[in-house]
Amino acid sequence: MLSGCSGERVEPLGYQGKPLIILDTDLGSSTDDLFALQMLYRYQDQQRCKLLGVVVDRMGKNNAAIADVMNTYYGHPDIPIALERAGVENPKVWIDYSGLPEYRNPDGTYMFERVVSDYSALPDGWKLYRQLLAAQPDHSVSIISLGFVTSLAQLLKSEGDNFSPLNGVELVRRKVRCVYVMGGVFGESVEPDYNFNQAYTFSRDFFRLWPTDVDIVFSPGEVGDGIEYVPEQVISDISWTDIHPIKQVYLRCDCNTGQKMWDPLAVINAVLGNKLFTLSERGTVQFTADGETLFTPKENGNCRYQIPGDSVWNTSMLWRIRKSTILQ
Ligand SMILES: [Ca+2]
Repeated sequence: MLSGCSGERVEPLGYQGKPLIILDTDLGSSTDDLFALQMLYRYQDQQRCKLLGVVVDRMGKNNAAIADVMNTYYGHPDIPIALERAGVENPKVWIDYSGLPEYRNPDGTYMFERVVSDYSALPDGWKLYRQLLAAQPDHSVSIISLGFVTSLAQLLKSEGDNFSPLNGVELVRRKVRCVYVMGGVFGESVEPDYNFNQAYTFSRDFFRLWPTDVDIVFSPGEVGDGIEYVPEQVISDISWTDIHPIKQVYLRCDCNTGQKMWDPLAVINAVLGNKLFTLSERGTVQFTADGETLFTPKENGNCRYQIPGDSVWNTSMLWRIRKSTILQ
């Protein structure tokens, strides 16, 4: 790990000052993943990051097709997509928008274009990770994990292949600068985290194998709990069109489920940096047998977590999310 003259770790920023991002998302259940993805396209259009690929970690071709709809709608049809074939069986669904790729216009035609002709030919998530990571400069890639760590666990357990002779752990150690993870429970709260516990055995592997010299920044649920983008506001913010994937989800599904804007906080942190956040001190995190995330302070530990903000901070974060929605 690089060190600055102050002894503080220096965080190399991707390539040519731009974060290189791989998004790992459980599209198809909660709508905050859609907003997170939308923000990444906007940030890429603003030259603030480069989205290398989208790993859909919720199994099912329909969920990969949602990524295809999003890529195509936002003008980035060439961003590679991977799907999960050995992940969590039948995870809980909060808002079922898996039908999004099949939404139709009144005349019966498909509302949203897609470019992938054969979803069964898409790579497994862990394989796309290997392909993308192998091709990047050392210590340059930021991973954003917004769903289950199933593909990440499989990546860590992978052996050398035609993309790289390095095994998964060494490939991560060589290429990744940080993983931003929506998940974990810290502070006063004791209820186990949803994302990690739905994928319990994978989470156990992830925490066991992730290299201790590659940073993890957690965005625990309590940080996003105060950021609510109510459905009426979402629909109003997209008053400029009806042909919009997020608006259509909000028009066709009941999104009044307690949905908060958890996932975008990991995206904002990964792209815009730590300055907008209050982070914990450094430490290590142990994933307990009960599925809890146990933080232990340690001077050179690789783990930090976001600390909830006040109402002013919550409003400023919501506005960042809304801006990406209002933008035509
Ligand atoms: Ca998610």
